[in-house]
Amino acid sequence: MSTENLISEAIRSIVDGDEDAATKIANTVIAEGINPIGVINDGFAQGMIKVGDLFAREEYSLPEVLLSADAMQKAIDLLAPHIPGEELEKKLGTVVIGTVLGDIHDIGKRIVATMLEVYGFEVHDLGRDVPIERFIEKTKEVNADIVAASALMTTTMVGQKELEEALQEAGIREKVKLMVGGAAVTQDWADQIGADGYAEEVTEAVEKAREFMSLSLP
Ligand code: B12
Repeated sequence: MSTENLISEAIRSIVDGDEDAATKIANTVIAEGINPIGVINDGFAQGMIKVGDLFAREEYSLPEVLLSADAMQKAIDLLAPHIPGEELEKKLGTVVIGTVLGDIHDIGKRIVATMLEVYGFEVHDLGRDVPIERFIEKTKEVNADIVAASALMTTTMVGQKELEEALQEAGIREKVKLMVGGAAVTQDWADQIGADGYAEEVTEAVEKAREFMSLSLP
C-alpha cells in the first residue's frame, strides 16, 4: 500500500473507531519501514480531529469517541518505538509535560510528548489529570528547561494559569519556559496568563520548544 493510501486508511480507521484496522495500518507502517511521523500527523491525528468535529456537531456520541480514542492510543503505542531516534542523543533540553488537573484528555499531549522526544528533547510525561504540585516537583527534580501543559476544556484551562503562579511561588519561573496548548487554548489566553509560548498543533509545538532552547543559549 502506498503511503498516501496508508494515510487515508489511518484517518478512516480512527473515524470508524476501528482498533483492528488501526493496528493493521500501524503494523504495515512498521513492516514496510515507513517513517511513522507522517502517518501519525497526517493520518491518525487528522482522524481524531474529524471525530472531534463530528462530536461537536452531535453526529457522534461519547461511546463512539471513546472507540476512536482507543484506536488512536493503540496506533501511537505501536508506532512510537519505531520513530527514528537518531536525534535522541542530542538532548536539546528537558521537558516536563502533562495534562492539567481535572482533565483526562491526553491524545494530543501524547503526540506532542512523542514528537518532542523524537526531535531531541528529554521528555518527562506526567500523564493526565496532573496536580500542580506534581508539575513543580518534577520540574525541580529534573531541572527542566520547559514545562508544557495541555488543557482541552474551558473548565480546566485555569490549571495552566495556576501552574504559572505556582512556578513563581516556587521561585523557578525565571528558570523555565512555560508552553501551553490543547484545543481550548488560544494565543490570547497564553498571553493573558503570562505563558512563554503557545502552539496550535504538534509541529508548531516542536518549533517553539527548539526556539526556546536557542534563545536561552549564551
Ligand atoms: C477524544 C475526546 C474525549 C475522550 C478523551 C480520550 C483521551 N484519552 O484523551 C473522552 C471520551 C474520554 C472524553 C471525555 C470528556 N470530554 Co472530550 N473530547 C474529545 C475530543 C472529541 C477530541 C480530543 C482529541 O483527542 N483531539 C485530537 C488531538 C490530536 O488534538 P488535541 O488534543 O487538540 O491536540 C493537539 C493540539 O491541541 C496541540 N496540543 C495538545 N496539547 C498540547 C500541549 C502543549 C503544551 C502544546 C504546545 C500543544 C498541545 O497539539 C496536539 C496535536 O496537534 C474533543 C473535541 C475537540 N474538538 O477537541 C472533546 C472535548 C475536548 N471534550 C469535551 C468534554 C466536555 C468532555 C467530557 C466532560 C464529556 C462528558 N460529558 O463526560 C469528558 C471530560 C472528562 C475529563 N474530566 O477530562 C469538550 C470540552 C468542551 C469545553 N470547551 O470545555 C470537547 C471540546 C467536545 C465538545 N465540543 O464539547 N473526551
